[in-house]
Amino acid sequence: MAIDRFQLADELNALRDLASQKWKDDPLPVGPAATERLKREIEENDLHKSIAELETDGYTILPPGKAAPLDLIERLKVAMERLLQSQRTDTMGSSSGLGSTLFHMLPEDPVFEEALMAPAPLTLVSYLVGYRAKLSQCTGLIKDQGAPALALHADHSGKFPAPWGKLSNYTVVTWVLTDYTRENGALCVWPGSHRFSRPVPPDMIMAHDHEEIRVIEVPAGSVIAWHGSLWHGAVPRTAEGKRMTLVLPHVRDSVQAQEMFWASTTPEMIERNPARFCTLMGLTSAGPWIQDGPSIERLQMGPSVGSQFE
Ligand SMILES: O=C(O)CCC(=O)C(=O)O
Repeated sequence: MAIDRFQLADELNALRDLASQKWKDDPLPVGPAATERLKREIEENDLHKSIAELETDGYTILPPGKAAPLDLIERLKVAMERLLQSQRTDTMGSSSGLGSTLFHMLPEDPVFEEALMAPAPLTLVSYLVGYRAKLSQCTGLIKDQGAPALALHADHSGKFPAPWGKLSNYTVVTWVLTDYTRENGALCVWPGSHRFSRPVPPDMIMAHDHEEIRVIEVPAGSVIAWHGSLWHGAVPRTAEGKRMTLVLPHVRDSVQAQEMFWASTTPEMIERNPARFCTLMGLTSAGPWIQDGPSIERLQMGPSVGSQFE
């Protein structure tokens, strides 16, 4: 049976109208206002060092407590444990190096909204992919003893033709929910590789022991963000127990998000969050229409005015 596209359009438009109302009170900054707001947010969240690291190394690590109080880390773990009992987790196959994967967790528990909206990581997202950034995934990775290495890759690979420009079009914010050590199967990165602007060569994807590779050994509660061109992967997990990670990739407004967040956003989620949440859900990007065409009224409201025609 075909999707009822008229109902789909009506429901999406109702959410987009709520988003526009939200933005009327708290407008999306553009041009010099965006620069000023970003400078202020970097200052308020004490992120000057992180911004420098994103430029030089292509990644940065916020220590425990900087992105959010540690009780949020515990609540994220509890929510993920609950989903592990009830959701399908084998879609990627355990040999992929990603471990067991939980996709599209955002609508399952408001605790994921708290992580998404945490001011310090969101400022890093604004710096890397702009104020119109959209959430692309809300994914849980769980790695047990024996989980293999994750091949070195750049997140721009397979999404954008190389050579890549200097800008990040895709950026990951990763919440470390259990201690990262080499034995625990930590993330590993090639600092500065975001400036190579090209994918990892095929003969290097398992070069986890290369002298340039740095294994990111950090305690639970750390939050790591990186540029989409950064070469990274993960070392195998040899220790007992499990590694738990929340991965929040974001894309620029012009890039299609991987998960359809607009389709699982509710009016309650919009109501309880700042205006920017609607943009992260893709509700203020250039909107689709069917036979009813674009609504002039809707175009005149909120940030979608610009994004339709810029
Ligand atoms: O945490 C990991 O194991 C790596 C995840 C990763 O490569 C990614 O999020 O792009």
